[in-house]
Amino acid sequence: MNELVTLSRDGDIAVITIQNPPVNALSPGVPEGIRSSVASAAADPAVKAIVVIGGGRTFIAGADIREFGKVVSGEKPRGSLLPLLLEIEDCPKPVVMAIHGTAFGGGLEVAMAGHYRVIAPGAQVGQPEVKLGIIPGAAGTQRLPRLAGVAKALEMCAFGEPVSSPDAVTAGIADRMIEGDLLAGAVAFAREVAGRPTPKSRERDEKLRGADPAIFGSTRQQARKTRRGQTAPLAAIDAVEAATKLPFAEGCAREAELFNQCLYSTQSRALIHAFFAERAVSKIPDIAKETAVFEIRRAAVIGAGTMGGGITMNYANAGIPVIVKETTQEALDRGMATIRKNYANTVKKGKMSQAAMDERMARITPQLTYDGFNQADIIAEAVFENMALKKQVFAEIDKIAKPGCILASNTSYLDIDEIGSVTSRPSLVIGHHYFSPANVMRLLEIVRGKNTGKETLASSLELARRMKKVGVVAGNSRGFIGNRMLTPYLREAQFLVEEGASVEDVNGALYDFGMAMGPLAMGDLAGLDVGWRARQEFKHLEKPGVRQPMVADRLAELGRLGQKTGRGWSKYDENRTPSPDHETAALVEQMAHEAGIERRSVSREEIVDRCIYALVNEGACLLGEGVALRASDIDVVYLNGYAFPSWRGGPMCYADTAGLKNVLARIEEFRARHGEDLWSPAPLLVQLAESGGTFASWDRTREIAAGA
Ligand code: 3H9
Repeated sequence: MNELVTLSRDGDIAVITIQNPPVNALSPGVPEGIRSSVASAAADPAVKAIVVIGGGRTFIAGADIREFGKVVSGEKPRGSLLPLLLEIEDCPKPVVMAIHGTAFGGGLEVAMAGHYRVIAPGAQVGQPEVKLGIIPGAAGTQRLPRLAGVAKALEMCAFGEPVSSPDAVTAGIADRMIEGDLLAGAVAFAREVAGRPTPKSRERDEKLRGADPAIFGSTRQQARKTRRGQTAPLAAIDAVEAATKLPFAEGCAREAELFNQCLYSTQSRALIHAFFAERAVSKIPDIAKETAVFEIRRAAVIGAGTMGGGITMNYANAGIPVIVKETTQEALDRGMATIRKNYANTVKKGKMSQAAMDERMARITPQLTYDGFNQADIIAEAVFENMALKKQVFAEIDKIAKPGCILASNTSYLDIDEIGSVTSRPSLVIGHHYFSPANVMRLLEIVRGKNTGKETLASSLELARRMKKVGVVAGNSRGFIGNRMLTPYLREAQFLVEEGASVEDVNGALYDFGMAMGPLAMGDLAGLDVGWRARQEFKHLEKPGVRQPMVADRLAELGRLGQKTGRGWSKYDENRTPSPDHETAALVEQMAHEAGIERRSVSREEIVDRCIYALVNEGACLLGEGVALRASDIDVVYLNGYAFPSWRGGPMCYADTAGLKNVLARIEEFRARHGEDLWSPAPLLVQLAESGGTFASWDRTREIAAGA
């Protein structure tokens, strides 16, 4: 007992309550509190059985993840939970674990050490450790297969997805679902089992015996495919396999060995960084928690194209009725047909009921006029990426929108202040930059102009949360965070091809690095006309005499737009499977020759370094300029909007791992070879590299908060 864990009595049942908000993590003091409470209850002759429950919104969400950093840095030894779990299991009185909210990681491991588990209907259980680059480290891989069987344990430990309470009961992880008051139900259950034997999950082996040995190979294959590059899922499979081959204690020893290997890996450092990075993004230093947010009850979207349609779905999914406007009936019909098809596919995959689809479709009103726009609390514009057009649309909607209505532009590059300047309400103008497909991708870049009001920003963050997106605030710079960094990344990919690498070399090297696809494949997917149009918009800003990539624009001008036309950087068949395009290769060679570019062989290492360090250097520039608040915000943008490999933590985390001195040295090499205009190192990178700092340690949010 201590202030984190309390012991009380309900007649002859002891109730142990964990009180460590917000998620009852197993922080220092919690395991100790559970241990002494169990010991006291066991020794109390008036107690017949024990209930363990979480105070507040959840059972135990796992080990305290912050502690892992201290262990790895040597600040703290790693304490083992195992002895406590054995003590619980050896308690002579029945211990009933009462689960609500989430029993994740160490939380489920504690629960499985109890003799019985009851569960609330909306609760979830899971071993999500692999998402942090580790595996269960307190016998989870040994007890779970004994309770739920090998197949279920593999699914949960190797892929980390949570299991709902009905499934937990079916799988044998929980014994009973309790409707209504969980504590009262758990106490009643404890009375029922008082005096009965105390079944120990570590002694059960009936579910281990029937396991098909082939399942380990097939799960490894699946993990290699769906968790490409990650080591923890494979370690988790090894640990579960050990449960089927070794006695419990030896299995635990094998699990501990694998856990430690994972904990000290760069992958777990990166994934833990990503976990906290995602939770930091919504904390904006000059926006107080209590900042008022506008209630968004109705929305309107302008444009039913690829982006407009996806944005409309986001509102409908968030329960917000939405009007979608197009300029022609044909475009409107096409847009609505796509929305309907997207929902129907989700229903077909069993991920949504027909009733839910009908409800969402009913929230969408397609039309050609501005009728009803004066009722909207937010109007989202998703027209072509052209400043003149955007200004025309904003001037129009400003006249129709009611006072207090937010005007959001889905621009991906343009100046949000200039767009807002044609309205009478610049404080209500903001950028909401979605990523394609907008209804699928989790990222929403929220672009804060110099006049954007704090309430408008806070409301946008709240809207992102309602849409189940991760909203990252970016300053108003061309391309904001994501696309601004993408420009030099794509530039280097093209330069490498001009210098002698093949399209396949460039795509392959970045794919092997862990990107979902190579940069040129990404261009082909998005359509080479998209980049071409953006470059036309900014052509006047190009510095004379500075080398510019040539080939993508020429391909676009030849009508070779990528996947949608069957040809681009690569050739595509009817299933959109790529193959090398010899005409592109010849075109590259000819253009390089005309431009006097010397062709040479290019190593994979150079491909990765030039593309990724171009991203990093631009990230450091925009961080220094204040376009991003924190390096970790940049990482969240790249992890969620550009499929950067999660186990590398994002480009800035990757650079920290490589060492900023090494990154700078490589950039200096590129500067020497390719010139100052292309490879001038970011001042912040130089400053941090010279002072031995890291991007992670550089924090200007405190400074901003102080001045707010
Ligand atoms: C483990 O258990 C290993 C074991 O095998 C034992 C080995 C020995 N620790 O997400 P939210 C913070 S590994 C520390 O916004 P939600 C979070 O940072 C662990 N802090 O809320 C945030 O702080 P802040 C296995 C944690 O309702 C606040 O709590 N477990 C932890 O959207 C609220 O979080 C997991 O991987 C933690 N474990 O979602 C579970 N969890 O307010 C990880 C949360 O300062 N956690 N925080 O920004 C989650 O999945 C979600 O947080 C959860 C709640 C679903 C629980």
